[in-house]
Amino acid sequence: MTAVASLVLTTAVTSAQAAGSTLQAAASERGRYFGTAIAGFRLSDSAYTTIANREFNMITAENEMKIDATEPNRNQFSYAAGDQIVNWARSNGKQVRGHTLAWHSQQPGWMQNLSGSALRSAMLNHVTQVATHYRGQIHSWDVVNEAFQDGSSGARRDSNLQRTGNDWIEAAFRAARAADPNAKLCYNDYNTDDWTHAKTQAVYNLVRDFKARGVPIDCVGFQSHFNSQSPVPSNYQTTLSSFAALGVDVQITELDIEGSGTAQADSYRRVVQACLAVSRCTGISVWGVRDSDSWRASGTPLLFDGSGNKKLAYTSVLDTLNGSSAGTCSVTVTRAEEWSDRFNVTFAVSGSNSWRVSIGLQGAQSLQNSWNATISGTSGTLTATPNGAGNNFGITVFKNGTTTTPTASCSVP
Ligand code: 9MR
Repeated sequence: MTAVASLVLTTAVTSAQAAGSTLQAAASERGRYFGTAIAGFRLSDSAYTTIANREFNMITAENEMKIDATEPNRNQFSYAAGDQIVNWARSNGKQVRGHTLAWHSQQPGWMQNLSGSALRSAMLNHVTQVATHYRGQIHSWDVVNEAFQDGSSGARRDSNLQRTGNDWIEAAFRAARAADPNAKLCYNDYNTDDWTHAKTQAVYNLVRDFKARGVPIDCVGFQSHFNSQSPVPSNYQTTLSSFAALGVDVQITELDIEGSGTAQADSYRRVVQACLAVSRCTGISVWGVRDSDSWRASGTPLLFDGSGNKKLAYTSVLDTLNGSSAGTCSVTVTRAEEWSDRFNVTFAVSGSNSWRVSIGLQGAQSLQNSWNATISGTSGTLTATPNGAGNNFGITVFKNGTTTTPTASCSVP
């Protein structure tokens, strides 16, 4: 009897703890990390570091650990900028993805001018030196970045590194393993998300070959930069699971999705669902904190707006990580009556009569009033559930200085 009673208690406690209130907490509940790229020059912006510190537990240096940053002159290594980010991450209890040891792009001038065996040995020396410097501090290294062509050829990308011989990639991985045996070693690329694309298949064949021949590789990074020309493919989960079946971890390494509103939120939800459905998908990193921090700022591709408010995409990601059956209901948000100090928002739920709507109030906004739903919370994230009055409900929000419309996302509990 005692055993039964404590089992019930444990179950209740587990489910009460299951909902994480930040991306990192919610991802941790699912055995995964949630990361972001950090730009060193933004670390003096406290609005930026507050969000980054609260929401993310895996940090990638956006540019500071690239070849031009770490070896600006041949055999003169420069780690200050990379170290600043690693130190910020580790002093805040976060892990670090290393990005990147061998790449055709962002090479310093001296390397661009090398070729043949001189370049091969300079590349291997770079891999060895940088991986040794950061030894023991890196969760995963993007050892080689973007080594395949776009388009239908499935060929390697032509570059000075490629022209040193086809085995340059495996040579880089072997050097990285020797320098830091405990870091996971990843191949990282973009346009490898659609399982039917030649580039995806080419990377898959490389990884299969490496695993067959014992070349040290532990993970594949899918950058996953999406936009209207390159949307989240319908077979994205198939791509992740197919690579994982080769015996490597998969990570979503540079996620951003251009767009806004429910379409963007829906795309983010599908990416998170795909990762959650693949047990070896060990984490997701977005490529920046706020839209204004993005390399594609005009496409507003991230989870926070330029003022640091949580976007609908954020709520969608958080709810999906928290295991809500997102996708079986949806909610339309309409801004209604406006006064100087407050405004009304109405919500129309479709797809289910059993729903839970998470409402993200912005800034210091607070709840004044509500109708046709049960609302819990008065600021920050509110939760609305049916009260028998149907699927259309509303709230009145005190602005308290922020006029932005709250976000909302629907899930079926
Ligand atoms: O976000 C990075 C941007 O600040 C740099 O100017 C750019 C230069 O190549 O690199 C961006 O990051 C890239 C990443 O290192 C590799 N995948 C593509 C990213 C976006 O270009």
